[in-house]
Amino acid sequence: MVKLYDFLLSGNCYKVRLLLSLLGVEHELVAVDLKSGEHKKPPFLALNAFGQVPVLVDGDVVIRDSQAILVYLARRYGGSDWLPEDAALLGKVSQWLSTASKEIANTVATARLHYLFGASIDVAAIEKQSYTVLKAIDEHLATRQWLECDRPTIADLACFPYIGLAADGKLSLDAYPNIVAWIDRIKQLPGYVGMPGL
Ligand SMILES: N[C@@H](CCC(=O)N[C@@H](CS)C(=O)NCC(=O)O)C(=O)O
Repeated sequence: MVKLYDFLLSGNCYKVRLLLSLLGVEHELVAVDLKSGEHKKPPFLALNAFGQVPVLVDGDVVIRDSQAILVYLARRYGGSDWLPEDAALLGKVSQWLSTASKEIANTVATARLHYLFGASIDVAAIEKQSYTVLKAIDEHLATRQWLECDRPTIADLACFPYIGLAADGKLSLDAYPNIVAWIDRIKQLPGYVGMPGL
């Protein structure tokens, strides 16, 4: 059975749990105790030398990094439903996987890390950068329902959690109605599951 090394409050782990649920893939969650540093000790480091969750194990296949795991699961269990075959569309979806791991991780997710887990940051700078990122995404969504392909893909699942959790980082989505409507659409998907804060 598919095994996900998981931390409940992690948006990166959540995006994987969400896709597993949307795909209806039976799986086992293995809670990793980040507070005690379990992820920095040998048994876990053998799975991911970078010492981070999520990690997915499916038989002989071990994948770290939430975006990479979404790619694997989408193709392995969803055909082309969540990840298109076409080169141009694949490129378009991939640009959002990259946006999730840099622009979103370094802004809205970092603000949340500060308020929920005490990370030391320049609050004013992160807030300003967060709103720049949110504005760009809101404008992109002004003319479309989904980030790419006119349907939900892993682009949406990769970007959605930390944006949906913006309030945890004391960021308001009030000025971004297209984002708010997009979050509502994601929450309507059959098989949707939430997490604390969503
Ligand atoms: N790029 C990775 C980032 C993973 C990541 O930042 N994981 C966090 C939890 S959300 C973690 O394990 N933090 C503990 C640490 O880095 O020590 C991904 O998308 O999975």
